[in-house]
Amino acid sequence: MDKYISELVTLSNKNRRQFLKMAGYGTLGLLTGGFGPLLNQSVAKQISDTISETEFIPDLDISLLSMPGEVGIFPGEPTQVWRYHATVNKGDENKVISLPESYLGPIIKVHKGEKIRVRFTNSIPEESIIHWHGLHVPSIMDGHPRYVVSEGQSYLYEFEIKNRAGTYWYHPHPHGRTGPQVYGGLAGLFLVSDDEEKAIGLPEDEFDVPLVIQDRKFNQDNQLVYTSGNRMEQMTGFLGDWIMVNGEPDFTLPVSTRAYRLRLLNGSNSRIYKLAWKDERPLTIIGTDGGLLEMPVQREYLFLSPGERVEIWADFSDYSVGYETSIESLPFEVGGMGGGMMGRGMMMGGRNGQNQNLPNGAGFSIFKVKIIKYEKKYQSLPQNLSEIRPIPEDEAVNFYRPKQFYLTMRRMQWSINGRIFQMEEVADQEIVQIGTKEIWEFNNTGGGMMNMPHPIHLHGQQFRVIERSGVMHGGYVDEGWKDTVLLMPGERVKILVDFGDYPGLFLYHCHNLEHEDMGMMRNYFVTGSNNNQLNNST
Ligand SMILES: [Cu+2]
Repeated sequence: MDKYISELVTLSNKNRRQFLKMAGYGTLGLLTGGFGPLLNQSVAKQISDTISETEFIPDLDISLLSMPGEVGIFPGEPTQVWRYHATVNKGDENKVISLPESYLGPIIKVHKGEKIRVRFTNSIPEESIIHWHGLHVPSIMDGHPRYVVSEGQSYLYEFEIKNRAGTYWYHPHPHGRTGPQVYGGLAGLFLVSDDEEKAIGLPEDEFDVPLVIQDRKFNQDNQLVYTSGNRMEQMTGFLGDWIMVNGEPDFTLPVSTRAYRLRLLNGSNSRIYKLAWKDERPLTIIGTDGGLLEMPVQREYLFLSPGERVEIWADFSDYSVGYETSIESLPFEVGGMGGGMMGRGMMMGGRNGQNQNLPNGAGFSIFKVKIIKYEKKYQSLPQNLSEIRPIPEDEAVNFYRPKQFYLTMRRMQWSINGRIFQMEEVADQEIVQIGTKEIWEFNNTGGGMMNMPHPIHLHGQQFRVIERSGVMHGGYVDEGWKDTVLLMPGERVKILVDFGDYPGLFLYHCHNLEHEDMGMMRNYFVTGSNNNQLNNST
């Protein structure tokens, strides 16, 4: 532990320099009186002129603001939201796609190997920081909650894209407030391409469709309602009764008779979807959290838990114009008080009616797909999608003794091994030697009087799921590289992680955002140094 403390101090000093570098920048933000929706290029230019240049030469340099705004979701009153707004300071403007009709943040598109600078300015009236979900970045760039900046202040991100092509995303990560901030609208996609992906020729442009699935609850004035007031509601997590796709209710995807690449992100706070086609054809899955699989796999249905992504090959070439189908969420059991009625309508926190209409595990349609146009183009599904580097399990330093992480509840508090989040606390078991591989086993078998699913997310690293045991619900896509893995009650999952390079403090936590906010989150610390990688971030 002593070694951990001294290394953390060293890293903190390094991070203080990061903070100092940002201080002038933040002050400018305050001088301009905070940024409204009218932030324009000239203000962005002033900001960029104020930042002392470093040797980091970005391919893409953007200013990203979190700020209050409003969008028209339903007829009548616009809905007050929080949203990300981007301006491109340098680089290809087509790489940042704003979605003016949606509360979702701009889609940021980058290619592997590119260097990215993001000048984040927080203009919502509480502390925030951005986490790049799924990206392999240095500790200081990962959006740890100890780096939160208050309203009017800024944080500078500079990193190189090391990830494989895939569907990643970004969202706030302040401790205790991630749930409400994501719910308010702060989330966006971060799509990485690479040469390997380009070479296989998947559907592109309008045939490559990102679909962010979220649930929301609105009052009669079209305003978002976020209730997680009492402990019981927090224990369950927030559940809305409107299913939104890309920020729209009742979403319909118009398509032609051809193949599509559908990239699905579950951006919900706590809702799990059991995805299936309404017309009962199997789902053809080509990618998961960390990009393309080696080859396509098929499932009758699949679970997509908060934070997870899945990419689907959808070929409509056999269908006729006018045909309509949909992606459904099938009903399922999620556990609950005494082990298991929630999916059938007995729910937690029912007194205030929060989950009354649509409990986790209820069945409903997520979005419709309507064939509106005939097109002759036939594109066949590539059978070799990508190469996935094998990691022999016996290379793990703890191959014979996987680290055990129990997902537990005590006194109305979700925890991991009985511990809850402390800003810089690391237990002995949470220290990892840089350059090693480890097996971690998560165990969701001991909930006691309350059982719930927990999607476990690891920051900093993509991992492999090497074993799943217990109840075996089916419908998992454990193939490929993952950063979030769902454990239903009664299940155990072993993951293999390569802590190859970046040292420092990273998080692992439940991605049920209400669980995360109540402290079902812990640090792990990668000890040792790797000079190459350290230099990368400065
Ligand atoms: Cu959880």
